Formats: sequence, C-alpha cells, structure tokens
Amino acid sequence: MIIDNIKLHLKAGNGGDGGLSFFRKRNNLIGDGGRGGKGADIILRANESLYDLNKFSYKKRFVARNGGNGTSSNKKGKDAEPLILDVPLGTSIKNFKGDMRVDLNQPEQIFLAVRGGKGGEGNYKGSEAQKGYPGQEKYFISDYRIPCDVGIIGFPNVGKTTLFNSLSGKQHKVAGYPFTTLHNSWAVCEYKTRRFVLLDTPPIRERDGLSKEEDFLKHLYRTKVILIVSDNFDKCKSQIKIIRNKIVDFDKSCRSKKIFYLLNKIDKIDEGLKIRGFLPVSAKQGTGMDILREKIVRALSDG
Ligand SMILES: Nc1nc2c(ncn2[C@@H]2O[C@H](COP(=O)(O)OP(=O)(O)OP(=O)(O)O)[C@@H](O)[C@H]2O)c(=O)[nH]1
Ligand SMILES: [Mg+2]
Repeated sequence: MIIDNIKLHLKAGNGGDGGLSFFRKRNNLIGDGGRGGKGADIILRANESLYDLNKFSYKKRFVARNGGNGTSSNKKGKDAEPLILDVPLGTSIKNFKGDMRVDLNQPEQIFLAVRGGKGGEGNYKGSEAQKGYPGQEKYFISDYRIPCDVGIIGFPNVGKTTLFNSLSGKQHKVAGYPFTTLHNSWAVCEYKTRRFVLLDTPPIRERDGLSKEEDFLKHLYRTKVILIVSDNFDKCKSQIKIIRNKIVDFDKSCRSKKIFYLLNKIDKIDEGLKIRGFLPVSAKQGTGMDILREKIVRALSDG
C-alpha cells in the first residue's frame, strides 16, 4: 500500500554562537571572537525515482545540524550543510492549516522548507559575543498525487484492470469478483512514439455521495484524460452520471479534463452495438484498443 499523506515536523539548525576570546596587546585585552556559522536549512526536493512517502512513515521529525561556533583570531564558525529530504515527484507541500505552499511537480524542484538560524556575532572589535539565532521550526503536510496522464475509473468488476493490462502490457491481478484492486497502480504505456502514464484505481462505490474509501480519487488530480468504464449495456448512462458527479464533487478540476466513456465486454454481446457517446471495447480480447490509444494520444497532445 502506498502512503501518500504524511505530516512532517522540520527543525532547521541553530546558528553557531559568536566566539568569545581575547588576545593581549600592550597590556590591553582585545576581543577576537569570530562570528558563528549559519545553521542548516532543510530543503525538500522532488525525486523522480520515488513513488510514495513510505520512508516517512516511521521518521517524521527531522532536525538539521547547527552552525559551528566562532573561534579566536576572528575565525568564523562553519556553516552547516543543508539537509535535503527527497520526496516523490508530484508531492504538494501544505502548511498545517492545509494551505498549499508548493507543488513539487518538476524533477529536482526544491522548496526551502525551514531556514537555518544566522550565526551570532563574535566579540571581535569590541562587540559583544552573541548567541546563534534559532533555526525555524515548522510542521508541513506532504501530499503525494501520482504524476499520471490517464486515469481509469469505474464501478467494481467492470474490467478496469483488464483494460489497464491491455493498454500497458502489464499482468496485474484480474478476477471475476468485485474489489480485486485495492490500491492505485500505474504503468508507462507507449503508442506510436508517444508515452503516457496510466493509472488503475480501486472501484468506485455504487451508491451516491463520496465515502472515505474513495480518497484514492485524489490521484486523478494530475491526469489530463479520464476513462470511465462501464460493462452494463442497459444502465451505462446512469452509471457514468453517478461517477462523473463523484469525481467532480471530489475535485472540481475534473470538469475541465477530457473524459472518454467506455462500454467494455462487448464480446459478450453483439459487437456492432452502438450507444451514443460510448466507445465500445473488449479489454479482454483487445477490441477497440488501438482506437482508444489513438484518442488518448490525441487528447494528450491537444492538452
Ligand atoms: N467477457 C469479458 N470479460 C471481461 C472483459 N474485461 C474484463 N472481463 C472480466 O471481468 C472480470 C473483472 O475484471 P477486472 O479487470 O478484474 O475488473 P475490475 O474493474 O478491475 O475489478 P475491481 O478491481 O474489483 O473493481 C474478470 O473476470 C475479467 O476477466 C471483457 O472485455 N470481456
Ligand atoms: Mg481492478
């Protein structure tokens, strides 16, 4: 199971203390303590080779190193190296109230989460030796949404995973009972030199209104194309209405995405069946797959 939401507690390093030291010059004591070094910042960085926040499930609090203290002969303390925490590409960072601070959606994109404290002044040239300044301490919510282009959704057992396997060449578990798929999974698909990332999802509940189990819908956030699958030749129109309402209720941005409606399992009936607005396919037998790929690739290039 992927962990996609974690609270992080970050504490940047404190600045080093200013040095307190003296040398004697003709019976006078003269201060020569150097300034303290800067405390370490904590930086969050988008990493393309991570796919979940699981590594933060045990350790959520990070404390960066303090700057070095200033020393005699006006020597500055060492600045502490920043602490870089890699998060998966596609992680949004929010403050504790839930307000978005940054969406890390570009590879290697960084966010300076907490700033290290400045070093204190040393007693060089008669100033007073100061303590280092404290580093910032903050809480963040990191919320990962899979960076995928195309999402497959639908009621239980309609053939979503079979479609996913057919388009991607994967062999994920398919079975003739509902709730076979319990977690999101994704794969890279290729068609005529175009690549797209496809997302398979757990089933949508058949009742109206959103339930906690449907939180997986947040992973549609980055998609540009959604495939709504039905296998019910009589009720496909009412089914997609429920599903459309749910995804738009969950995330208003779904309104502007390109949605294709698929009628799956047409091998079971007359393959010439036409229902207005639906693309007839048989994910199991591969019928309609190239037409679908063509539509997906065109919609992605238009977007
Ligand atoms: N005849 C026929 N059966 C299909 C087709 N696509 C899928 N099935 C069958 O439908 C059943 C469910 O397929 P899945 O791909 O597991 O369906 P799903 O929507 O992912 O199911 P959940 O993950 O439980 O929601 C399996 O028995 C598949 O073999 C199709 O095009 N034709
Ligand atoms: Mg499935």
